[in-house]
Amino acid sequence: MSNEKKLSPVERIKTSSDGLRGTLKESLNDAVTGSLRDDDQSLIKFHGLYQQDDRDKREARSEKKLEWLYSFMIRLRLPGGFLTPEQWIGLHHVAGEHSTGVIKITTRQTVQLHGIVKSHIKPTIQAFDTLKLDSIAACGDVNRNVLCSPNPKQSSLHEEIYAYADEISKLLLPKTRSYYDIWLDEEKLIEHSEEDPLYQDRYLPRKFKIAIAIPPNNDVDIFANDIGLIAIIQDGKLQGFNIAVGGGLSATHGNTATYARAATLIGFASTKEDLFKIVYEVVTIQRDFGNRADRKLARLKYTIDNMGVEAFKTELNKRIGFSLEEAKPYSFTERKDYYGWEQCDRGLWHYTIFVENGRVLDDEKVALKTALLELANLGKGNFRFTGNQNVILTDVKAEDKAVVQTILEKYDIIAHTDSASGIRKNSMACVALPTCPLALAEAQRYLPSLIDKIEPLLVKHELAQEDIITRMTGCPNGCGRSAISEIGFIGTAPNKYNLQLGGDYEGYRLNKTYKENLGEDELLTELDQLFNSFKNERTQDERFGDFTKRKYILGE
Ligand code: SRM
Ligand code: SF4
Repeated sequence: MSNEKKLSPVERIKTSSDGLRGTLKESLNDAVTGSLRDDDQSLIKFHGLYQQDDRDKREARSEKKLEWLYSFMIRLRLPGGFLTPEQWIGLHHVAGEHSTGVIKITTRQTVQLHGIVKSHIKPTIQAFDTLKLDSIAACGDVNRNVLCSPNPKQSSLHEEIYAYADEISKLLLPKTRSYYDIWLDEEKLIEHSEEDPLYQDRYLPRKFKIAIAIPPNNDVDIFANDIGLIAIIQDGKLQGFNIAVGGGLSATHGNTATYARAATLIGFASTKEDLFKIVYEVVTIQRDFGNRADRKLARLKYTIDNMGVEAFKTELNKRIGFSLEEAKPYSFTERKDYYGWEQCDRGLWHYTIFVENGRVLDDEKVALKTALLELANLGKGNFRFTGNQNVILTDVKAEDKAVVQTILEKYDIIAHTDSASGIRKNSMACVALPTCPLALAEAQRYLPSLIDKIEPLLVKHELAQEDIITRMTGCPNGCGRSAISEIGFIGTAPNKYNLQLGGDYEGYRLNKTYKENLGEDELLTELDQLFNSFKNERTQDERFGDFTKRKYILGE
C-alpha cells in the first residue's frame, strides 16, 4: 500500500513487536551495554519505562570514550493517584534499592523513579508487583494514567467518581501479556488471549490521555487532555459527565503546524454504560483516523481539527449508536490544592503536603521522605497524589489526627507547607535536565531559585498574597502544563525562556507567547513591570492572567 511507505518508523516497530515483546529479553541480557537495542527503546515505553542518560555527564563520558551513562526511568500506572501506606513503604524501599532514591510525583498523579540501571529493571518491576503495583501503559501509544480530582472535600462522591478512573484505565489497557511474560516470568497461558480489538497490533498513533474533574476544582487540568470528563453533580448526586475532547499542550519551536489546544466540550453522558462507550469509541476514532506518518501531528487534537468538530461528532454518534446529549452547565472556580487539613463530609481528615515540583527527598529545607515513611509506618492514612505534584495524606480518622499532626510537626512539614508563598504553592516544573532527553533548558532544578527572586517583586508591589498559577517547562512539550498557566516559562535554549501570559486562573484558557528567549535578568525586569501595572491598573478582583490577557495579549 502506498500509504505504508509514509508510516513513521515507530509504526513498523509496533506492528512487528509480537505484542510489545520485540527483543526486549535479549536486550536486557546484553551485558556489554547499558542501553537497549533501538527498537526496544520504543517498545519499553509501553511497559512504563524510558531509556535515558545523565546529560550532566555526557561530555565527560564522551571525552573518556565511554558510552553515555544509561539508566531507566519507571512510571507507575496509578489511576486517581492512590497508594496505601503499605505501598508507600514498599515504594520508598524500591526507590532506595534500585533508583536515585528520589520519588518524583508527576503532573499526572503518579510517581516516577529515575536512574535504574538495566540489570535492576526486572527486580524493580517484580518488587512493585508484590505491592500490587504496575507500570503497564504508563507510557507509549496507548491510554496513559487516568487522572481524577483528589478533592477530599467531596470524598463521598470522590469514591464513586474515582472508581470511574480505575475502570476506564482497565477498559483501555492493552491485552498483550508481554509485561507479565518479560518482567514477571509468566508462562504463556492458553486462556490468556492476546487478541486486542481496541489496539489491534498497531496501537494508537500517539499517546492518549484522560482526566476526570470534580467541579468546582479543575485541579487535573481537564482541558489539557485528549478526553476530559467533568463530573456533573446536582443535589449531592452524580448525574453523569460532560465530555471534552482534543486537548493537548505540546508545540514544537519553529514548526507552525504544531500547536497547543484546549479541549472542546462535545456533550454529556448520563449513564456509565454510555460514557464508557463514548470513551472507547473516541479512542477507536483516533486509532483509525489519527496521523501515523508524522508523530508531531498525531495527537487527537490534530485528528479532530482535520476532521472538523462536527464531522468528529457525527462519526462518534455513528460508532456509539446514539446521539450525544447536550453538555450540562458547570463551573470551575479554582485548580489549586487545598493545602493543610481538610475535613470531608464523612468526618475523615486529609492533609495536603506541599512538595515543591513533586520531588520527595530529604534536603536542607525539609526531611520529607523520612517524614512520609514515618507517616506510612504509622498506617493511619492513605496517600493520594495530586495533578499539581503534591501528596495528600488521606482518610485520617478524627481519633488519629493528633498523632499524625505530631509527626507532621516533628518534621516541620506543617511549617514548610504553611510558609511557602502563594506563587510557590501554585507553581509546577517538569523534570527537564539532567534526565529528559528533550530538555532545552532547566526546569525543576531552576524554578525554585527563580521564585526566590520573584517573591520580593510581589512583595514590592504588595501582591504577596496573589496565588498566580506559575509553571515552567524545559521545552515546549508542556509536561509541567506551562501552556495553560497564568505565568508560563517555556525553555528555548540553556538559560532562555519564552514568557507566556494570558492564561486564566481556572484553566479554561491557554496562554500566549508575550516575549521570547529571555534570560533571568530580562524575565525579572519584565515581571517587575507587569506586577507594577497589575497593581495599578487591575479591575477589582481581576486575576493576573485575566489582566495580562486584557492589557498585553489583546492590547486593550
Ligand atoms: Fe511529558 C515526553 C516527563 C506530563 C507532554 N515527558 C516526556 C518525557 C518522557 C521525555 C521523553 O519523551 O523522553 C519526559 C521524561 C522526563 C524525565 O526525565 O522524567 C516527560 N511528562 C513528564 C512528567 C514526568 C513531567 C513532570 O515533571 O511531572 C509528566 C509525567 C506524567 C505522567 O505521570 O504520565 C509529564 N507530558 C506531560 C504533560 C502534562 C499532562 O499530561 O497533564 C504533557 C502535556 C499535555 C499533552 O500531552 O499534550 C506532556 N511529554 C509531553 C510530550 C509532547 C506530546 C505531544 O503531544 O507531542 C512529550 C514528547 C513526546 O511525546 O514526544 C513528552
Ligand atoms: Fe522534558 Fe520538555 Fe517534558 Fe520538560 S516539557 S520533561 S523538558 S519533554
